[in-house]
This record gives sequence, structure tokens and C-alpha cells, in this order.
Amino acid sequence: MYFTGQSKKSFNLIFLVFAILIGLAARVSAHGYMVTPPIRLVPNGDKISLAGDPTEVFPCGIAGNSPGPVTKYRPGESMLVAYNITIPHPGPCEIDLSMNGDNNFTNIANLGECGNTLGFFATFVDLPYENCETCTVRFYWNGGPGQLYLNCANIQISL
Ligand SMILES: *[C@@H]1O[C@H](CO)[C@@H](O)[C@H](O)[C@H]1NC(C)=O
Ligand SMILES: *[C@@H]1O[C@H](CO)[C@@H](O)[C@H](O)[C@H]1NC(C)=O
Ligand SMILES: [Cu+2]
Repeated sequence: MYFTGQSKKSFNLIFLVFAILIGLAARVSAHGYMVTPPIRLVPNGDKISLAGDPTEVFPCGIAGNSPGPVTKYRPGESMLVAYNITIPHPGPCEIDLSMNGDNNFTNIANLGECGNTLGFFATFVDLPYENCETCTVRFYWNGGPGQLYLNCANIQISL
């Protein structure tokens, strides 16, 4: 009787530990993602955990061409870029811009080893003195094989 009760208790405890570990794994699976400008929506999924997971999908990660908010800026404006690092590790980060949809990304800022430190960070990146109707800002963090993070935000630059 005692033994049976104890076994059941141990089983429940193991089950609970398992559930917590799985829950934690799901919660901390993101490594880093751009928060501002707001990134595209990930269809049928947890936007943040998917956006913050490694990807091999070019040019914009798992969100691909999915819709999302459009943030408007003025030509030459300093754009606030914020990102959240949930699992720090090395690798250079950069901000890219395409003035024509997702078709022609060029680097507009190097953020250095932005993912080395846990937490929420913000910086300013200067936009060009040019108008564009459908342009894309990309957060690009390359931490080596299997550790590529790509997030895209839709923007518009006009007076
Ligand atoms: C940053 O990530 C942490 C850990 O996942 C989370 O608790 C926090 O809400 C995030 N902050 C933002 C601004 O996304
Ligand atoms: C891509 O951008 C570069 C640098 O701004 C420019 O020289 C080139 O003409 C562009 N290519 C296309 C296809 O728009
Ligand atoms: Cu990572």
C-alpha cells in the first residue's frame, strides 16, 4: 500500500517536472527577434517564438510574405530599432533595407555582436533620403550554422 502510494507520487512528480520542462522549453525557445519596427505576422503560430527561432527561409524567415503592419517614416528619419535577446550567443547582427519589396536588401547598419547579452535593446538607424512605397526592414543575426535569425518589417518612406 505504502509502496503503491509512493510510486504514484513519484510518477506524478516526474510528470510534473516533465510538464514544466516542456513548458519552459516552449517558452525559452526564442533566441532573439526584432520588436520595433513591428515585424510581420506569422500565420497560425505564436508570432514571437517563431520569429525568434532559427530559420533557413530567405529572405525574411518563417513569416515570408505574410501580411503585417506597415510603419511609416520620413526620408532621412532616424528609425528606432528595438530587439529582444532571450538566449544570448555571439554572431554579428545587422539591419538591412530593401527599397523594393523584399527584392534588394542592402545593409544600412551594423549592430555588432548584438546577441551577446540577454535583454531588450534599442538603437537608432538612419533611413535614406528617398521615398519608397513598399519597403522592408530586416533584422539579420547570423550566429553560425543553424543559428540564423531573420525578421522583416514592412515600412513606407514618404513625406
Ligand atoms: C523579451 O523576452 C522576454 C523573455 O522571453 C519576455 O519576458 C519579454 O516580455 C520580452 N520583451 C519584449 C519587449 O518583447
Ligand atoms: C539594388 O541596390 C543596389 C544598391 O542600392 C543598387 O545599386 C542596385 O541597382 C539595386 N538593384 C535592383 C535590382 O534594384
Ligand atoms: Cu540562438
